[in-house]
Amino acid sequence: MYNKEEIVSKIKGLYVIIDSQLAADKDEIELSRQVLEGGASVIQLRDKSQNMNKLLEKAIRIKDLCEQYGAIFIVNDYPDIALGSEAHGVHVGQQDMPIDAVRRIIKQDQIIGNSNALSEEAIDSVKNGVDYLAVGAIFPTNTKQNTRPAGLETLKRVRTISTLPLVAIGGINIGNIKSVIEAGADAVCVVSAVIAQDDPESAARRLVKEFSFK
Ligand code: TZP
Ligand code: MG
Repeated sequence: MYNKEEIVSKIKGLYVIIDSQLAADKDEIELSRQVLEGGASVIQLRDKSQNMNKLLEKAIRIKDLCEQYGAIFIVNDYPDIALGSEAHGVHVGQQDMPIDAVRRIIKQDQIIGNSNALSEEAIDSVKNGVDYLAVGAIFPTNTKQNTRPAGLETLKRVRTISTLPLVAIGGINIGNIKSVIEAGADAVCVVSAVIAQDDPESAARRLVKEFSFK
C-alpha cells in the first residue's frame, strides 16, 4: 500500500472510469486489465446498480490488478466500498457525501477526489481538504446525463488556484486530449474514449502517448 503522498503523486496521465453500465456485456475485470496494459495510471470503478455485494467483490479484484500494475484504484460514490476493498481512494460528486464525512469513514492513507464544474466549487473543495480536483464537463458528452459545462476556461482558472492534481473529464478523446493537457490537466479522465472502443487496450495506449510531449 502506498502512503497518501505517493497516491496523490500518481494521479497523472490517463485516468479511466470503468462504468459498469456502459461496459455492459464486457467483463469489467478483463476490461481493467486491458486498460492497465494500455498504460492507464488510474482506474475508477463506477457502478450505479447498487448491488453492493457484487460491487465490493469487483472492487477487491480490480484493486488487486491495479496493485500489480503500480496503478491507482478509486471507487466512485461509496467510501464504505473503498474501505472494504482497500482502494487507494474514493471519488464523490457535489451531491454525494460531503468531504468531511467521507474523511471520517476512510483510512488516513486513502485519498478523496471530487467533481467540480465551477472554479468557486473548486475553491470550496480545496478548503474542504480534497486530495485531487476533477473538473468537467470539459466537452459535451453523452455518457452522463445532466452534466454541467465547465470547458477549458474553467480548467485553466482552476489550474491557477490550486497545485493539487487536476483531472479533466467529459467528452475527451484522441482528437481533443492535447488541448486539455495544454490547459493544465495532470490527468485526463475518460469513459467512452476507452471502454466503448473495440480495442480498449490500444485506445488507452494512444491516449497515454499524448502525455509524452508534456
Ligand atoms: N462526469 C462528468 S462528465 C462524465 C462524468 C462521469 C462522463 C465522461 O464520459 P466520457 O465518455 O469520457 O465523455
Ligand atoms: Mg457520484
